[in-house]
Amino acid sequence: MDPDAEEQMFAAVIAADEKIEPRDWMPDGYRSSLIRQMAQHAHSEVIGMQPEANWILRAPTLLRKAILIAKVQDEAGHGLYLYSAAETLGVSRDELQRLLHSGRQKYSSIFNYPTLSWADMGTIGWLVDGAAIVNQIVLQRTSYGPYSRAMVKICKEESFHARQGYSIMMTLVDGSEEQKAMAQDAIDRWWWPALMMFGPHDSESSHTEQSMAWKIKRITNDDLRQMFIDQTVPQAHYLGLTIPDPELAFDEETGHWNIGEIDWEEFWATIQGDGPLNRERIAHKTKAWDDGRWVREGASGYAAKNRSLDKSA
Ligand code: BYC
Repeated sequence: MDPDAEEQMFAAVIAADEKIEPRDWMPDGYRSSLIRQMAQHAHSEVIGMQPEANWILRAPTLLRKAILIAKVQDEAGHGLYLYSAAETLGVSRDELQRLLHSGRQKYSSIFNYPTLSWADMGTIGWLVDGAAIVNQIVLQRTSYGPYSRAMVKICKEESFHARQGYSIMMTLVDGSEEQKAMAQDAIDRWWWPALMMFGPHDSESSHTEQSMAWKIKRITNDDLRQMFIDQTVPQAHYLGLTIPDPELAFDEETGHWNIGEIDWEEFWATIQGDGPLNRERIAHKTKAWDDGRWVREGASGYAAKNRSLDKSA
């Protein structure tokens, strides 16, 4: 097919709301933008295991421990689907690890905050997975087939994650004064970072306009953030918790909750590597990658041996 026809075919598939598949022609910018976003998404799932793994050995009951282990394992699985989906764009998983470890690719800002109490397991499930679901439900309609299909399974698991988080919060707010205070302290620390997960204001977002045109993103950062706020404020009120924002107010005319200004300096510092735990997160991830080298080498050696046995049979 001549280049003009290929470009027209791509534009027609996007306009018709159909999916671009790995072997289809796509603009270089579309490919690189997808690799960037999908890699960042995969890295977030994997780095996101660290703050929660911190509490597995200290879970208050055996049941809570089993649930938390299952959740953390799910996050590893999400990372694997997303790395596999990114590989369909012609980049290797090893290369993506190198880009993450060297700071050339990002992961979600939220995972640079410490998990200081058991209530943080509740707020991560409720707010962090809750924010991720709002973003990811929409990504099920993203224009790249493998990314969109990975999102379907991920969203199902994230719903369970959000519920287990809310269940922890319900238990805490029904408990002693200390437990209620622990729940309030957790929302005080996690509310604003959760809102930052949706990225900068649309006016400051370098990728939104093009990503919306290519239907990689379907809803803008600010609109997704507003959806999350509107769904979450009533949930906080139901728990009897106070959202740490004196400017929070319901606007009768628009039907939306208005918030105060996000601390954008904190956001930019965190995504540029200067958040509370950026260095620790990457050091831990790099060590796990280095420690696992013998497993990867063993597995690929075994696969190579089987391939040569197949050929000689
Ligand atoms: N953190 O132009 P913009 C989970 C960067 S994990 C860090 O708006 P875009 C879970 C952005 O990359 C699921 N960086 O970008 C796991 C860009 O920098 P570069 C997490 C951020 O891509 C374990 C620059 O800022 N979800 O659920 O159009 C336990 C300008 O931004 C952030 C995803 O990863 C941030 N928050 O939109 C529990 C969702 N925000 O790349 C739960 C997938 C912005 O030019 N990603 N940046 O150097 C997305 O939907 C989009 O990439 C974003 C940003 C909405 C995040």
